[in-house]
Amino acid sequence: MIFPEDFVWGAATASYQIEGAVKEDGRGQSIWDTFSHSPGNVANGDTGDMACDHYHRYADDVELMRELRLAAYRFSVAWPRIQPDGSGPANPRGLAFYDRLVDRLLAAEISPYVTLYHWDLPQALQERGGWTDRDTAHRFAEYAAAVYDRLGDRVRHWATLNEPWVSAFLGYGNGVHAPGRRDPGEAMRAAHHLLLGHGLAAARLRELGAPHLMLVVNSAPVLTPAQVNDPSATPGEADAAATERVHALLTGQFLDPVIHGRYPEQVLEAARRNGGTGHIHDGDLEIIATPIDQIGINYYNPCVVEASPGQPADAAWPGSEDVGFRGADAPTTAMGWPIVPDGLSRLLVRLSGDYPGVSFMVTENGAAFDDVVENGRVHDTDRVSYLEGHLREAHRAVEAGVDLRGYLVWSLLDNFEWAEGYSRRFGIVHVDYATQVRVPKDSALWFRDVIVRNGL
Ligand code: PNW
Repeated sequence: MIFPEDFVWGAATASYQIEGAVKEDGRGQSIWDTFSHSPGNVANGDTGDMACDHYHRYADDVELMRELRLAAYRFSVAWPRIQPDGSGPANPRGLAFYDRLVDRLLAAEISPYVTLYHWDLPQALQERGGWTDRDTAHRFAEYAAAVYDRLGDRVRHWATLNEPWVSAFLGYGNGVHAPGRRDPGEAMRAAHHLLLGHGLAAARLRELGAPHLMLVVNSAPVLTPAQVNDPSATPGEADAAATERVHALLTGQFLDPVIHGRYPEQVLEAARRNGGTGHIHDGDLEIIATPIDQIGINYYNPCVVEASPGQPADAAWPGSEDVGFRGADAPTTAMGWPIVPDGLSRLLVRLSGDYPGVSFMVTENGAAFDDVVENGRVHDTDRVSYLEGHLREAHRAVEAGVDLRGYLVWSLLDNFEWAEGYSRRFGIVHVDYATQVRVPKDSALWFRDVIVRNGL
């Protein structure tokens, strides 16, 4: 199973999950500092204060990537390192860190893929409403331009937002993520302002000459329980409508505006029921639809739903009235997430049909398992089989004609897994947090061989 010649192999991380050094070189506070330091929000009271100490160990980490033969490394820039209070002049010491990182990557012949926003909003902006405030979209575009100004001579691949659905609906809807708000109307507004921020930033970066722009979304095929194991199972009308509605809320809400310049009807209906549509101004959709080159897909598991009359909307899913969210009949990872590899090919085939004219990249895929270190090795056969199963499906999507340009594993390192803290390990490299020693797991060595062979 060989992939196209220029297929890009790599790994991904995010600033707050790995960097640590939260008070260094003028970094301001982010909503994740505030959230993780408030008791009850993160498992075991974990915070990103130290994380993988990548801020100090980045050179060794790049060396590790080189040894694993990665061709691409996707990382995010911490906005509060660049603008400690979310606006105004850029902090040169914050920019200098990413400057050093990019130079190291290029020296190791690894292409940097920069994500501008992976959830660490400056706390000062949250004080003014965060993503519920329209002004945050403009601040984001200003910040994006400052980062581009420093790195744009060397970085070709630019992603605006990581998973705006999670920012809006876990951050402002069910409160599981920072800033921990629980209000469906706020979540709908946040989603629109994230999109507006994406569009304003994309237009700015394009003006400044960015060659390759992408938006990264978390997406999943939305299946009925019967469809999980039998792709040919045809749902009844009510179940089919439930799956299409949830697909619109999860994926159409973001990709329809960005690619087609319009919201799905189900999303407008959800907004009307949760505070109205007054935050969607004339002209916004034109900005949001600024052309991009690529859609990044983060895929972990399918979303399994069925019609369930009388069911109130889930807090993370305004507009999901009368829908029942179900577990899938499949083995699960340590996150409790079902393992359904062919969900990836089903998803890619659907999205490439719905959104023609852009290419695709798997910007995250991976799994948490309860790894154990034995004699300095981690025999994570469960992760190897997870990754192998999903790569087969990525290959199937390519064969089916999807313009898929690459695959990035989540994650390079075990790291701060948001509300789960350090209790969930997604890395292909094990991190001992007490000593910061890195040990490549068997999955890392296996992945290196996949890269060298350009396939399975
Ligand atoms: C993604 N959900 O997060 C993120 O991009 C990563 O930072 C994260 O570590 C990784 O996946 C694993 O969780 C998600 O509840 C977190 O639907 C939660 C959800 C989806 C994605």
